[in-house]
Amino acid sequence: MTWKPNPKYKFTFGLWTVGNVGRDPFGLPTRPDLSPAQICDLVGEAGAYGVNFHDNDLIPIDATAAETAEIKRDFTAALKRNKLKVPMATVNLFTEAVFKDGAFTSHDPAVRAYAVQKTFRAMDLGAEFGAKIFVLWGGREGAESDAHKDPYIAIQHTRQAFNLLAAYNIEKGYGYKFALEAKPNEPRGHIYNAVTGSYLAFIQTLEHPEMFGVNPEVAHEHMAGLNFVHQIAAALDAKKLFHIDLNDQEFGRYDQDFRFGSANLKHCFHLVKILEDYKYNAPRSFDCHAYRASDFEDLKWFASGNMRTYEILADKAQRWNTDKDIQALVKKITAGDEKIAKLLKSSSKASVKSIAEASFDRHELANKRLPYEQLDQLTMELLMGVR
Ligand code: GLO
Ligand code: NI
Ligand code: NI
Ligand code: NI
Repeated sequence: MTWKPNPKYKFTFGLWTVGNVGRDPFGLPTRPDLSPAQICDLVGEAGAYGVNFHDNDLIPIDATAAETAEIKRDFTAALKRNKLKVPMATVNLFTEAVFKDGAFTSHDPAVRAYAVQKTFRAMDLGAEFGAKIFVLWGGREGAESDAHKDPYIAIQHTRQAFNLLAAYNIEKGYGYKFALEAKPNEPRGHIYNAVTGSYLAFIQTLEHPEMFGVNPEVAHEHMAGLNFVHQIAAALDAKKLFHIDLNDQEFGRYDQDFRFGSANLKHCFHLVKILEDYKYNAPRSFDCHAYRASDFEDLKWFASGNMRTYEILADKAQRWNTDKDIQALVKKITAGDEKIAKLLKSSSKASVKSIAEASFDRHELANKRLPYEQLDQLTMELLMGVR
């Protein structure tokens, strides 16, 4: 495939995404293991901007010092020959048995401290490769039954851990921005901070709120039946969209992590549109994996496919913004009395008074045409490629 993505989009892949071997709770791997260097060659060939990793995607948890040095050497060489960056690093706080009942929210203070220490070391590792974004996904931070753990205390434990990570970030001068990733469930029956909005509120209670933002994932919000684009609007408005996990997902299912745009093309279109309209500038990271039946050759389609779909939808978004018929409709639909709009923008005494005393004819206001069938059909026709 000769097509190459535009570097301005900063497309990245986690080592665990392209490297996924097709294991699931019911089945064994269907693809051979790829080394970090082989993954770099694959996504580098596809034209990606960079790769991300959990500490143990790169360095196995029991690696010796000599093994660690060798892996780092090979990985550094692979990054270089593929001109790949490492914009984001993260920590695995879910695989090991020690985290069976949570990491930052374990009952055991020693487990909580071990989780914080493991994250410190993952931050060291990410910093070695230039990462400036650190994602925190609390996969095991939850419970199957609220008899097991007090969720109020779990919130406090989470806060303690995040405050320690911020202090370490300052002490080491790493300059990381932490991006918090919400998920409603899986692998736990219930996961705390189930949706992006929960984290947006929680951040304000931390010692260093400026250091924390969010890393929303399409699949996670769709599992909860939520509109992902609205979550993104909230994160953008709060200036907290530090990173994003792009993929796709049927609503209400387990975390399917499909190739971007493969399930809900229309939602993905509106997602790309909001990111581009509001000039999102952090990496566009694909947190998904190829179908379990796919082989190595097909993985290349998976890698390019994510990026191609994003770019095609970015082009459609651009066309939508310049399509004369669509824009004429948008103009009519959004038009209104400018003086009243101005009043609403201010909460001054004068505004409050004018609004309190104004007279409105609700019947006349209700008469305004909203040709939404027409606008949506034009949007669909643009998406289907006939406009
Ligand atoms: C799992 C999550 C996971 C995180 C990753 C980064 O559902 O999406 O892949 O994104 O651990 O921290
Ligand atoms: Ni996920
Ligand atoms: Ni997912
Ligand atoms: Ni994710």
